[in-house]
Amino acid sequence: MDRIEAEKRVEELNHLLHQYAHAYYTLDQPLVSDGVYDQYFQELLAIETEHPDLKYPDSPTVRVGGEIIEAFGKVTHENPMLSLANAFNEQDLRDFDRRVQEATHTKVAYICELKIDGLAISLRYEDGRFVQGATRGDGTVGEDITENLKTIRTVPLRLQEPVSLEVRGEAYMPKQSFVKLNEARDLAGEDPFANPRNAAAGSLRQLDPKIAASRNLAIFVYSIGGDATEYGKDSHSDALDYVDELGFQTNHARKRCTSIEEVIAYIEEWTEKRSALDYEIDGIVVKVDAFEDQEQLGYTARSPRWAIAYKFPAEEVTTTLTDVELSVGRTGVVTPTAILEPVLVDGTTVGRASLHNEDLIKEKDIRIGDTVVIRKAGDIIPEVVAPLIEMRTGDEVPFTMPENCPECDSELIRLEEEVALRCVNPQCPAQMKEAIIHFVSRNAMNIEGIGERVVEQLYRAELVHDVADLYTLTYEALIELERMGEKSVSNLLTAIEQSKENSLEKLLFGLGIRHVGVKAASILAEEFGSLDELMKADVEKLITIHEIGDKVAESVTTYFANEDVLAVLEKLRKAGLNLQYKGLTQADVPNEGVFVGKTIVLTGKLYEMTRGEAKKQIEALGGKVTGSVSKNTDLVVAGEAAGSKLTRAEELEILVWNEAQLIEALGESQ
Ligand code: 1X8
Repeated sequence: MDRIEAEKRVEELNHLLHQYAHAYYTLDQPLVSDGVYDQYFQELLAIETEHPDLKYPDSPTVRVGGEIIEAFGKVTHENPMLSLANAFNEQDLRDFDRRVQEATHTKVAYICELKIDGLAISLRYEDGRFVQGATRGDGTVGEDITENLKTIRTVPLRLQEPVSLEVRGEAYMPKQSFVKLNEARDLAGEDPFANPRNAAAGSLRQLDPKIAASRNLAIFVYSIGGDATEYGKDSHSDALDYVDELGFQTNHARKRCTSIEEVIAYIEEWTEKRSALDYEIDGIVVKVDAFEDQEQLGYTARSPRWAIAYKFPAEEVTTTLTDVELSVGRTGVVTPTAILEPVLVDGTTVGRASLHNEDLIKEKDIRIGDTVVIRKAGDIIPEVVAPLIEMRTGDEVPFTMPENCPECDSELIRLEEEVALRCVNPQCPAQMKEAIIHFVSRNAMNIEGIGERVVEQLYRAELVHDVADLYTLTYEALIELERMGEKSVSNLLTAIEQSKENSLEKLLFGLGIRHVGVKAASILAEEFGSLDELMKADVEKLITIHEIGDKVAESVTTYFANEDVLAVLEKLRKAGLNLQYKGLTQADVPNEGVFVGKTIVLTGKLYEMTRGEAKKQIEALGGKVTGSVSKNTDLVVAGEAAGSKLTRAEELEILVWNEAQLIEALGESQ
């Protein structure tokens, strides 16, 4: 085939394959058989191989995934990708309706849509061709994942009209694909994804587009980015019909409702039907339909006033409790965990659930073999709600706590006024391992590269018995461990070395002294300035310190009176650890700077810096960073996926910034 013929044929094949793919994937109405499609596809691939310059960036062959990229670029959204205010019950919806009616003075129509539990995505087209796709990121700046998005069949590479526009939608993984993917990962010895949303996010974050291509992702488009009236549309429903016509997949379960009663009925209908869908939804989005009404309502700093997201309550499901496992924590507390027949709860596969303590098991009469109701508490950790007594066969076995430690066999003690059983053997291996895991954790010594698995290996190889032994590890010893390569060993040794320079409060917290959390550790470090000074302090001295009570004071003095503790501290000192407080003392706090006298709460995920770094910078500018939102809070900085703290801030009408605003303020003050 000569060059001219090839060009013409490539043009034809591109056109045909785009039409066939749209008909097949988006309209679900195939125009030709799979065989014919595949034949044309192979023909196009062959010509593109022979004439690489004829491979269009939007060729249907890009669906198989292009070259591996080095890193994702940043994309600044032309219009910020906002989040939605939440409604959790009928009253919240009625309040929303009242606000809408008051602002518009009309009886508005709403569009109700399913809230897809995936990843918010922006897709940009120029003259009908897909040019760029990005994640939401913090709403202002996202990541350029164009090459991965091209592999999603329901992302059209060419539109039915040569328009330039941006659309927004939700990328997701169908439940069936999620189950299959996890089965395959299990066979390959890889960790399963916890839920379809994580699987979709993980797939789109791959630098190799071939991986994304293999993951069977899909997308529902739910709006035009920017001003949709530019396309001659005057309502959200018209805009959705238009993006449908252009070739995008929209979700057709949407419904126009002319009263809040109708909205509530729609929500009830989908609360019932949602488990039958092939994708996860976590709520219902309610939007004012007419753009004119939307404009009247406007926006808050974070979200449109013309829309609200109703969130489904935590799902409860039943499964079988097959066993109770006991684990020994850092402080020796023995905690029972229910082992379950794995089930999907709120989109996450759950195989274990907390039973809290023995009293609770007795109170609820939970037995091994029971059919139990489980749900996610606070939407994260699953818990057993109750057994279904009527499902009992008589073969269920009541559970009793052992009298001895499941790890070291020493006798368990029930301390006065405590429900927990404790192993008080200081040599108990479980406690030692947990103590090391705590010591290296982020808020403590922050040594990256040591997790549960590595600690287990180090312990088995008898390389560590206490936290000080971490500083005696050598390259030669570590390289012998399974799954430890040269690179990970050298990274680990560097991380250990660097941790020696940490300021005292990190060490104090890391030692795991009872009742000494991050906050108490900071106060003590700042007050005494060095470990030696702190060790000299008695209870009387300690309780004079603001915010240090009897419990902490007792615990600290008891801790430093222990011979074994002193031996470990001596080892740490010999290893060359810094034992001084390096942070700002009150005298060092500048009295100039934007944050002087302000109380600030950081929540959600930040992209440009860690929360720890943000805290340091804010403190350097005179601000105080606290952990919980109250009426004394001046400012909340909300990163991505900010949760209850943000909701609380909104309730209390506290100023909320996004990460970009924080960075700007930090930058201006330097
Ligand atoms: C997020 C979502 C929206 C819709 C569906 N699923 C979502 N996850 C929808 O509008 N149908 S809108 C939205 C947002 O604006 N943050």
